[in-house]
Amino acid sequence: MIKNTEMVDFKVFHDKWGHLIPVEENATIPFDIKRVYYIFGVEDGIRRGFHSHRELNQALVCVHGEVKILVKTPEEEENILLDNPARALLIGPMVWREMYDFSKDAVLLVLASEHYDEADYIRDYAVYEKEAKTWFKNVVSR
Ligand code: T46
Repeated sequence: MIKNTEMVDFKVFHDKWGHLIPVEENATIPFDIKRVYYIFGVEDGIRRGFHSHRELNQALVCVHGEVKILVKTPEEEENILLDNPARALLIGPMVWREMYDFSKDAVLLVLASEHYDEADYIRDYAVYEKEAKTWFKNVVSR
C-alpha cells in the first residue's frame, strides 16, 4: 500500500438471518468518527474526488456494489477496487484521491475523523504536489 493508506478487514457476524458488521471508533477504525457521509447514484464514466486533505483521516467502505479508488502521493500511486462491505480503505492526510468506475448500485460509505471543513481540502494538484513533498519529508507517516 502507498504511504498513509491501509486496508482494514472487519469482523463479520454470519448467522442464518444474514450478516452483521459492527464498526466502532478507536477500535475497528483507528480514529474518532465525527462525520459520516455516503455517495451513491453515480452515473457511468463519472470520476469524483480530485483532492487531498491536510489533516483528515477517513475510512471508505463500499457497502453495496463496487468502486475503484486511485490513491496517490508525489512518489507513488495505487488503484484499489472496493467491492466488499467487510473491507475499509483508510486514507490519512496528504493523499490525493479519485473515485471512479462506480457500479450503478454502488454505495460508498465514508467515516471521517473531523467535521466538514473546506479549508482542509487541497483541490489543485500543483498546490498538493508542492505541499505533499514537504509534508512527507518532514512528517513521520503512519
Ligand atoms: C473525500 C471523498 C472520498 C458537505 O457539505 N459536507 C460533507 O461532509 C461533504 C463530504 C461534502 N459536502 C458538500 C461539498 C460539495 O458541495 O457536498 C458536495 C460534494 O462534495 P465533494 O465534491 O467534495 O465530493 P467528492 O465525492 O469529490 O469527495 C468526497 C469528500 O468531499 C472528500 O472528503 O475524501 O468524498
